[in-house]
Amino acid sequence: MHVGKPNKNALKVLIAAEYAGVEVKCPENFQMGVSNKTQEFLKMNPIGKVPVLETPDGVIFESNAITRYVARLKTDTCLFGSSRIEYGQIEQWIDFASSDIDSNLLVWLRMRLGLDSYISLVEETSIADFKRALGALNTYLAAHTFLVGNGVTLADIIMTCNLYVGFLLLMTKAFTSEFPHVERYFWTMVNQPNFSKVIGELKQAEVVPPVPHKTTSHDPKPKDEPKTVEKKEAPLKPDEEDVPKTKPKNPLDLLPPSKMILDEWKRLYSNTKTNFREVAIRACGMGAWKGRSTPKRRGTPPPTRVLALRDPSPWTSQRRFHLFVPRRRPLNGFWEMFDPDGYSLWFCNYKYNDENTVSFVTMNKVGGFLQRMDLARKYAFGKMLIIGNEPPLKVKGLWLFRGLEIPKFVMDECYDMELYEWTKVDPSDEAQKERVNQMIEDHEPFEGEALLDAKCFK
Ligand SMILES: N[C@@H](CCC(=O)N[C@@H](CS)C(=O)NCC(=O)O)C(=O)O
Repeated sequence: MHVGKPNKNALKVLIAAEYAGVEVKCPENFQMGVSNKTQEFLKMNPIGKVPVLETPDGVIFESNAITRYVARLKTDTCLFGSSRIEYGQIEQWIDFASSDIDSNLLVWLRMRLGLDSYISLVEETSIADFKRALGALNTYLAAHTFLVGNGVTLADIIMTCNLYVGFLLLMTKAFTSEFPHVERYFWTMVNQPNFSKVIGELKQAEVVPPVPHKTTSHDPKPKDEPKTVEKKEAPLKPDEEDVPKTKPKNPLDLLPPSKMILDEWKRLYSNTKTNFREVAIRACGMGAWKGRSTPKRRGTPPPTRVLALRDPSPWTSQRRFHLFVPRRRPLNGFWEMFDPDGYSLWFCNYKYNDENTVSFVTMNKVGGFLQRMDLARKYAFGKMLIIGNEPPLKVKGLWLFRGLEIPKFVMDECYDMELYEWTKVDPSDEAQKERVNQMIEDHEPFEGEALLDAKCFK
């Protein structure tokens, strides 16, 4: 069998070979990425993937097909079941293991290993689909030891090998404990002598690999890069000349001027590292600076679990330590800057908090939302809090928008908006004002609960 380091696809074959009592030899000098790209290899499998089995009668690729072939080498095997319905059910579970378990798990894994670009929404969807499949499997296994009948079949070999990569690299105990019957099944299978001979000792993943850092193309241009020859523009055809070349103005740019300069507030927010409430929120004039000599950090130090899950996006957690650097004192704080005729403040509340069961997924979801709000950077400021110590986590936020309504283009173009309930803040209500203050300063506890993370859009 042509394969490099035995992966889960090769393990299936080797386990089936143990049950069939046949020996499968793997070349020692196989080099993934080299050996499978040679003309000789491509003649055996035109897509250049492993494993490929060479038999005295011909070649087979696709690991499930190879596993079936190897299992059939023993005539009196139970691996295929013992009745027509069992044959059918074994095929059913093999398909389920490929289409619902393996495919979702691989999307998640490949992104975490940096083999595919990391897209939080894709990850979320694959985890949700994977959990749906595990839930179904868990329900079935509550009343069954094996997938079909009373002993190991080909379905168990393929299902276990597909789960294997998840248990090894991604699925921590915290994740799998939601599916106790799958756990019991998996450990029962890998401890079967014919499995353990091939797999050896297995240790379950203790952490999910962190999101890989995005690769950026900051490479300097080669020095001897040929100069680009300036192309002469072809004269425009008359109808092209008629087309206006300036982008249509955003309707928010046509609003009457506001006394609030959004960038000034964003600068003040960014520059305020200490005494946040006194300086950025409430201060009015120089007097507000008097009487406090010990600088306080904004919010409380971040929980270590947040630091461990570093988010490479530009919307990195705001909850980090800052050095205290004395700065020029601002004349106004948020409420003095805020112009209720030119801007509106909104609370948002995630509608599906019961789905926020995995902290890093929740944080990525919020990070993705802020990324998608990029289109509103000129017109908005936002704070998003991820609240709670234990799942389900709550996601609540505060947004400042230009204009008295949430801008239409934001509602139309950022689909996250409809995942939240939006309530306009009444700035004449002291309780609501206090809530705004607490959200701006990452006040902890927030509404009686710890903050897992706070992200800012500015
Ligand atoms: N459906 C195939 C998948 C085979 C496959 O994706 N193999 C990977 C290694 S696990 C591979 O050879 N990748 C090399 C490539 O994509 O060029 C099977 O089950 O055999």
